[in-house]
Amino acid sequence: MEMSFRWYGDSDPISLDYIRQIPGMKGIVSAIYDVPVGEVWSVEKIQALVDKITSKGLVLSVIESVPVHEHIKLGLPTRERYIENYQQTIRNLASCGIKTICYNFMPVFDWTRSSLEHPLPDGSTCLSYEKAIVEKMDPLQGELSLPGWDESYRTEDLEILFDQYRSVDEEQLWENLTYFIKKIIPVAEEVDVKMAIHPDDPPWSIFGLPRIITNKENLTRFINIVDSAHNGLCFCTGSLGASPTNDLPEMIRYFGKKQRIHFMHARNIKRTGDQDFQESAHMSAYGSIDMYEIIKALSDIDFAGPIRPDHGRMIWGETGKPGYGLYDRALGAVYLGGLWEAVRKKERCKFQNFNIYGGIK
Ligand code: DNO
Repeated sequence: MEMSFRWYGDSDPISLDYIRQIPGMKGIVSAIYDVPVGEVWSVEKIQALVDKITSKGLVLSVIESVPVHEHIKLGLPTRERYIENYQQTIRNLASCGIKTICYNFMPVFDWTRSSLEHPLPDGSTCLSYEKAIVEKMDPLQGELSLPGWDESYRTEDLEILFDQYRSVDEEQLWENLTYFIKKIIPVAEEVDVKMAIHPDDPPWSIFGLPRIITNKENLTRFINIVDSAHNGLCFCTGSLGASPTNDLPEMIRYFGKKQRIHFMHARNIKRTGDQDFQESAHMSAYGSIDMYEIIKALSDIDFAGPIRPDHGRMIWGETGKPGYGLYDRALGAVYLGGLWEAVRKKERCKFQNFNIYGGIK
């Protein structure tokens, strides 16, 4: 497993100089942020990003994300141009040495929370989701300018989008996703880039919009759209873990054995009710997800890909991009690295015992 950290480019208050000082840190997860959604990312821009990261002794290991234009998700005739652009961006990224691309297929909104500064008893703050609050929010009343999103819409644009999505139910969204995947995976295969879809966050429908990348059954349906190792997953423990019915270690073993986990997001959340949760410190004791079991499952599949600590709390008075401060994510990275070292050494011990005594002790 390769430890990595998300970096939002030059405008990120956390510098690469700081990130490289986190013990065990190897990779950077980033993107080009100044190209409009749907347009081609030029080789020049990508290469400049690669060079900047390499000059700090780090590696640009994952692109998160190349956003998918809404016309593709809606299945509009104009999708053809955006799909061609997407294919070209994949080729351009590959030509600069990028091996993994993360993306999502959530209509309109990416990750959604009801609070970005939920106070915790220890004085820190976290992102939280309360069903009752979200159900009362009306995206069309301009109440949804959550700064956590990678993209924000004007109310007029939202009205048009909501109108267009009226005819897109889950099955239609599957059809639109299938069309897109069948067009991009052959290109990914050709240039040897692994595509990693991010699960829907939270993994259920919000504001009446369909969401389909939510559980084992749907992830299985997804990987079978094109049965190729290049058509894989970004396994996000926090997103999938918001549903108590998702057995995360079992899912990691299942999809990992099929060589479909290309990227890991390790985030802990504490489920506080039916479709209510708070994001917690990464350590198992603080959330509903047993991080030891996650790392153990990753060890069982010999996971060699990139992993990043996902969303951190705001601690020690830090302010910044919600979920993406330095301190708590750095603690998370070191904790995950510690679990990995312990699990791997234990495995090696077993293996040595096997060799020495002719059987597992
Ligand atoms: C949230 C992130 C997501 C993720 C996209 C991937 O913090 O995990 O915004 O980057 O969904 O496309």
